[in-house]
Amino acid sequence: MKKQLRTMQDSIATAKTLSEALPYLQRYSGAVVVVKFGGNAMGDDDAMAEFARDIVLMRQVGVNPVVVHGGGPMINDMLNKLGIKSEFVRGKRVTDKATVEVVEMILSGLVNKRIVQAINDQGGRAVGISGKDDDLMVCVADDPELGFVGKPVEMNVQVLRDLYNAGIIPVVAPVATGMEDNETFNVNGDTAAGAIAGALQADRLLLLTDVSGVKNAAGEVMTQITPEEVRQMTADGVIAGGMIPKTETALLALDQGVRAVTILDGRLPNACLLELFTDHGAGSQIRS
Ligand code: X2W
Repeated sequence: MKKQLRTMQDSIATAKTLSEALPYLQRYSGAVVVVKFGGNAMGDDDAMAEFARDIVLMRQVGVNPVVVHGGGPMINDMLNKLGIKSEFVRGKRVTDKATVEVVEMILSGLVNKRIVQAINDQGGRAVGISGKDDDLMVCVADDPELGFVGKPVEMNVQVLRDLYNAGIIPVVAPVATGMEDNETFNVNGDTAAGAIAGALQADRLLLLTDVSGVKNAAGEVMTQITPEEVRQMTADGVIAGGMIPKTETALLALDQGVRAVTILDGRLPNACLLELFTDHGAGSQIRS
């Protein structure tokens, strides 16, 4: 009897949650949401399955999710196994010819297909591509010091629209073509996600990482921040280190017409749903 009562109460809570989500479901119906899934947010198979479930649910309720992933820790593992040394300058991996081959192998092969498989296992229809497919993202060298690290200069996002208009969830590896024949560039995952969100004029860009958001000088996570505040906090050194590429990406994406960017902890259960479909939201939202 007790068990039955609890089950009933659980069901009532579930129904209430769904009912409360209605205004959000209506608001995001037809919206384009670019989700950057960072390597640090990926975790084990269960966490991957949960992420995939959120993405499939978004698609089911009429959102057009576009997943752009990272995979830095997985690249590190393979470089270590192969005895190739790797270093980061200003948050980006110095990438020589041997390294870029490993980057493409791991991102376009291992990580991309793992995410595609996880989404398909949840009943979605995911197709994995990289920035090379249909010349989605064409790059030039970001900085001579970094080698084959790409800065996107030309975006051809029609392939993404074609995929989501056909009910497919695109999953994009941040590897790109150059302007010269046979060039391959390693693109920072946040940079790629921002460029894609900007070119799509996405409604939302969610940057899933392993920190809870942007912190103020007192160390508290700020739930809402304006671009002006981000600039000031960066000048004051409050925003520093690995957060800089994320906030820079956010400002660039907003400039290009993305409505809002959220930096959040992808390891939180149902992080994407929490942000999009509840009053509470998650992480730090940057918008004008
Ligand atoms: C990144 C690409 C992967 C990435 C790298 O080589 O690690 C550059 O740094 P996370 O998991 O999002 O950090 N590229 C140029 O961005 O992965």
